[in-house]
Amino acid sequence: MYEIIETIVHSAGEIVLRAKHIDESVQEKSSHCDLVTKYDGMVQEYLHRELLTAFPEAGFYGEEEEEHDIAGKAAYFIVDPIDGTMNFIRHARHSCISVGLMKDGQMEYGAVYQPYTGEMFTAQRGKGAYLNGRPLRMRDVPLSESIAMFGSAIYYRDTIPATARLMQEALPLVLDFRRSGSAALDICYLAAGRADVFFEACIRPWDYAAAALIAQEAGALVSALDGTPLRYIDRCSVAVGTKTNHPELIKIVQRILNEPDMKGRIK
Ligand code: LIP
Repeated sequence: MYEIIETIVHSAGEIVLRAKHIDESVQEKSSHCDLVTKYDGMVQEYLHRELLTAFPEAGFYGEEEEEHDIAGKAAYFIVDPIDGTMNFIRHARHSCISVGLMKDGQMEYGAVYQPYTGEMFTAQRGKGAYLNGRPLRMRDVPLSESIAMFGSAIYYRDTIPATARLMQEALPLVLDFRRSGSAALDICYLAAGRADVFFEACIRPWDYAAAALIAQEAGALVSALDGTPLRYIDRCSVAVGTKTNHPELIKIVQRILNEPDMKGRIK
């Protein structure tokens, strides 16, 4: 079953690699920084057709869909056809296709494919995480030995003060920051040992569902920024880290959230 999903995700990557005149098909979604291209739609249509042909009982919860077909479904795909759309538009060659499978209320499988590098991150619940078939295992480090990746949650302007406060508190404590523009790849980079902690104040389930399982299977702790479990049916803040640096990050967030003008600033 999972090899079929991986093959479909890999084939969808060809649409990204063959894309031409990308900037001629850019449209605004919720704001001037929340953009979509015809290729986001083409990849999603391809994934919807191929995944539901292979697994007709499953539902589909995709970023570019108006309504989501998951009501009453024991299993459904959570799909970001192109995570890192702004990077895709700017030819930064740092975007991915993210497909997660939710089954009986828990993430069962995740595949995140970076077509420009040919890197396929995968995980099945309880069976470990892999990069192109090579097992992944995170090392446990404190914040003081951590490269921190983060997302700006720029679609949700009301979260900007909290992101800025979290950066102000965390930057002196970590080795350095990285901001790539793709939450799914950021979280997979933790699984691959390229970074050690990730946070974003508000993103959507398709940005993190597959990658969060991959990181967990590589040994990460995963939660919302207030330490509660990730929510997969609506937008949520995300904290991913090691057994040592994840609780350190959550403590910083709890301190910030007690500040008068920070209430409700993190979803
Ligand atoms: C992106 C995320 C990124 C976030 C951006 C955007 P998209 O996903 O992966 O971490 O900061 O605002 O949500 O929209 O490119 O699929």
